[in-house]
Amino acid sequence: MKRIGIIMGSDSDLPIIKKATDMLTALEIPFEVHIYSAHRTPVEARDFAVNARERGFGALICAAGMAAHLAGAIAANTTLPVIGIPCKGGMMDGLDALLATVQMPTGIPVATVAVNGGANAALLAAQILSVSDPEIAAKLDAKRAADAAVVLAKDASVMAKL
Ligand code: RP5
Repeated sequence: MKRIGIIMGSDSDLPIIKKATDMLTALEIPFEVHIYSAHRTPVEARDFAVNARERGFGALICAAGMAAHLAGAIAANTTLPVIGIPCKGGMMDGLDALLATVQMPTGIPVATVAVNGGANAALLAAQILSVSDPEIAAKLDAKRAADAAVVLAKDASVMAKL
């Protein structure tokens, strides 16, 4: 099975990454986590991206806040799918990171999830792998059905109460 590569710009992004790793663990999808910064460790970040496909990764998740260039810098050095998670904080409380992550130039896409959207980043990465992995596709279908059942149980409960 392909692995998911996860990179955060700083250990202060760890709570957001935990949402992604929890989801991948629940789906039993292997992952590898690193702290590489587009600004503080540009050489290591680039090396990881350049070698990621050969090392067996199927998609990469990058979390960063403020001047959030990490996902774009990684995407510049690989043609693997790159998913960006803008992290809350900074002067604009995440809006700065959202725009820095999503507004990529033509030719270098980054699939950007919501601010602090760690769980959705993991699900999107899993959906990418599911294109060629029926086992992951079945797990995602089962999760969707379970999530819907939870909502419908709440629906029944709210109707009974009101
Ligand atoms: C970004 O700057 C990191 O991804 C983090 O979200 C933010 C602040 O980093 P620290 O100053 O907390 O290390 O590069």
